[in-house]
Amino acid sequence: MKKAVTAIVLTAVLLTACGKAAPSSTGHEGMNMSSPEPGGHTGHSAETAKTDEVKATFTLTPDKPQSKKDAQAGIQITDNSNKVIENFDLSHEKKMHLIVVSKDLSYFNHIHPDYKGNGLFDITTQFPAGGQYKLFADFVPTGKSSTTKSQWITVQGNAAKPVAIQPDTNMTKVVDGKEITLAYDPLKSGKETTLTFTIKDAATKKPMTNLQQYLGAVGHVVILSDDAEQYLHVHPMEEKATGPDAKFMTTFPKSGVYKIWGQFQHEGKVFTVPYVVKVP
Ligand SMILES: [Cu+2]
Repeated sequence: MKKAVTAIVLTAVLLTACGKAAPSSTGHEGMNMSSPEPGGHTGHSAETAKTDEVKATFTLTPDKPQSKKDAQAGIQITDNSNKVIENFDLSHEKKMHLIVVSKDLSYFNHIHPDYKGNGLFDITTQFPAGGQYKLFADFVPTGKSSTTKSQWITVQGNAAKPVAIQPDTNMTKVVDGKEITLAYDPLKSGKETTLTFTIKDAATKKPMTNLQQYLGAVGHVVILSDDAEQYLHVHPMEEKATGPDAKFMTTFPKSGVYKIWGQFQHEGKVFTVPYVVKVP
């Protein structure tokens, strides 16, 4: 326990050092609680909020959701004295981004809860199989810095066979008729990295130059450590780019294995391409 707290504090310090800290709070009471999540946004001001200023309480209905059935998630945002936080800035066109991943990171979903007022966000979604999932709510309370809060949940139903998270050896992938290649300079923990996605038509191999804006930018990238403890939210260097290259900046806070999801839009459809990298 003491070790875990030290790790969280250390992460916060590391992220603060590069100007990307998000506030975190602690809580271990089970469901209906807030939980710690150091995270970062490269595209926002470097202002650092005080720890414990913002709390997110996740409530599921039903409280034991079933796989492949509708489940409603409520996310109540308050300050640490349970006073409702009412105002949120739009960030990438939304007041909240919610990332849902399975424990093995094989399942990824990026959705946008509705804001109901009084600090309450709400979304109905489904989980593909039984097992553990982690929800990450990413939002900006007005006057505060970008904040990420997370919660592990358990979904009832037949579990999928876990998929091992292995670093990719081939950085070119084909998704929905697009051929996407991810390139970067040698990765190093704590050092700013540029991730370049190059997108071609998989059939013709022609570089694509007509990517559409997705959430107000050329694309959206989410990065998680393999244990889902480190959440890095990354944004493009050139927001208005249309391809074939989409460049993003991030800093991997420590060495380890990370999964990267790039999301882009073409002809009205969003496609998601996952990669696994090892940061020495
Ligand atoms: Cu989003």
